[in-house]
Amino acid sequence: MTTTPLPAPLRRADTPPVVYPIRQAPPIADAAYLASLKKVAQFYVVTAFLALFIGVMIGPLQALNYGGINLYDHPVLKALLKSYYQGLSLHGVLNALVFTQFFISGWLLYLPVRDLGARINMRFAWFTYLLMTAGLLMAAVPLLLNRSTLLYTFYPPMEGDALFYIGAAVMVGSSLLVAGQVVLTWWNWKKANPGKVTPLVAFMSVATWMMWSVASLGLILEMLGMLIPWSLGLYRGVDPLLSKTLFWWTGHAIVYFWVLPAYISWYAFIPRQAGGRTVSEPLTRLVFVLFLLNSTPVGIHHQYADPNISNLWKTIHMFLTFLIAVPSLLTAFSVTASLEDAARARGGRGLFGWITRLPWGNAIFSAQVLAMISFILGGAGGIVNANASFSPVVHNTAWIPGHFHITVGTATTLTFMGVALWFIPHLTGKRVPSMKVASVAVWTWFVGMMLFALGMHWEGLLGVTRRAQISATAQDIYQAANLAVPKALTAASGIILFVSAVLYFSVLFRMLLSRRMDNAEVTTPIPYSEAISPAGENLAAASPLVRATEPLLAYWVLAFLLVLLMYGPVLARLLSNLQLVPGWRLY
Ligand code: HAS
Ligand code: CU1
Repeated sequence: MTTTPLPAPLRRADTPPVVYPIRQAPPIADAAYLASLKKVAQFYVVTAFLALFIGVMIGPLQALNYGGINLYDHPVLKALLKSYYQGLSLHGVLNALVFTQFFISGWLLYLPVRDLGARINMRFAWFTYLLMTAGLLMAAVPLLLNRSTLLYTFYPPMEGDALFYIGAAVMVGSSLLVAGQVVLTWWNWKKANPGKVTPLVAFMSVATWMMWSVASLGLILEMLGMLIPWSLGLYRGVDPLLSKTLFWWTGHAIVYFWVLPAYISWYAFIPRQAGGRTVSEPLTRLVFVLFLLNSTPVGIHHQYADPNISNLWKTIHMFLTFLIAVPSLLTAFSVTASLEDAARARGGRGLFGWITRLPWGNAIFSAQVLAMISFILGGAGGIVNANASFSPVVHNTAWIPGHFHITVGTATTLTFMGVALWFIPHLTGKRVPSMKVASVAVWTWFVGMMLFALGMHWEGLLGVTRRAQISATAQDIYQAANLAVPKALTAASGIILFVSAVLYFSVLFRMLLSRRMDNAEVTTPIPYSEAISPAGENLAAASPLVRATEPLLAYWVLAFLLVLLMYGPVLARLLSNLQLVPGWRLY
């Protein structure tokens, strides 16, 4: 343990510095190995941001569409994108599927390996990166050629080229290889360190990968069992409902695959970056075990309107959905407490006055805390969606994209944007060229997304459907006077977000193209936070909660069983009543 004072910009001149000891990652002596580990993580993260860059540039077109402004049919744009639907497909796939998966693969490979001080097989790590990139390129070709304009959910019977499905399956499969490498690394560490408590960051990372392996099975079954053979002409048709059910097995839990890596930063690093401490390691471990167990068996909350799934199963999945909000609520209280701890250490006073003492001008901090604030509303909206009696009001309306832009579009994406501002310097030794510009970028992202969400939730409540080129139709319902304000808000948000993205990516690209300046191990170490209530290192002496949460393998098996129990009967009924229909190409 070493102690370092808080960095000067984080401290106000009139407050006495409070110094917390910080944990450091176990040293790695082999410089070549460490460099290669950093490089592979960097490749993942940079690929992620390249995807996000293209995806985000298409976003304003969608926002303008919901503002009643049709740019898609402009001749210049027509040359690039064949239709609104091709633009929307690229936007959804690149942002929600590619950006997230690549970023998380780099982030959650690097962090647990460093946390455990482990040595992994770098050839395998590079192979996995290359395989994932090959999958991405395979899927990208038909997408760009307008041969798989299927939106990011690719529901059959809409049909795309086999290459799209194969590429997507290779991409998802490679993420499971990262999962396998991390879980195995942890297991080897366990064997070499009997009786030790898994360090917190490694614990959270392993639990997240285990959760994703249970969650992704639905999609793998859908791809290998249905979509790929069907698109290759081996089946005479496809069952849309069975396919959709397998999709949502993965499709709900994927949202926790997107948000848990952000939670890892909120629990383990943000307290330090704010100048405070994580509240409780045992509680944090409980939160991740709850996510491992219950993220997946809830997917039918996307299918309340679908036939041939009984009300009993819809109701069971609804209650399990309410239950899965609990670990997020625990997170909300516990992360807020760690922020309060930080603010009081910086001299904050009063019931709410402490909030002003947080380092709002620091883009790394503000990006992530603004992401959290957006998630309070995004999470509340999720609980509305999950309620079977509210669902008919919001399902398939503009409300839903409103919801997911303040969850994955802000809670996840803005967190990753903030994290990148220390993580990329940590990996490369480069410096952020302008924290001021980065700060303006993250604040405008927050404002833009909040306005977008307001406009879209509002339009949804007025009956505007999602995934519709409403700007190209003269239908009265989309021209109604009461839509004027939400449409204006949505259009304005598109422009604000465009400005934000230009600012953010200008900082990011300038940083990546700059020269290496620092020995990052010294200048930008992993910002581990001290805990008010630590888990300890010795398992026998640890609290009952720490001992109860340590056997992650057992929870992993339990999570598989729970999914089989909650999906088995539903899938059996669909399988016994297969309805094969031919594919369609609507584009
Ligand atoms: Fe959702 C649809 C239900 C969370 C993403 N969701 C979607 C879709 C996406 C998505 C992409 O039940 C669209 C899919 C499609 O294309 O059809 N969602 C929920 C529920 C939660 C939830 C119950 N969603 C997420 C997350 C996402 C995400 C996370 C991405 C990352 N969602 C639904 C349902 C649908 C749905 C239905 C289907 C709708 C339909 O009809 O089609 C819960 O997990 C939410 C729990 C969260 C909370 C908030 C906790 C707050 C925290 C921040 C604390 C703040 C702090 C800051 C500390 C209870 C942790 C303090 C600041 C200071 C300054 C002091
Ligand atoms: Cu969901």
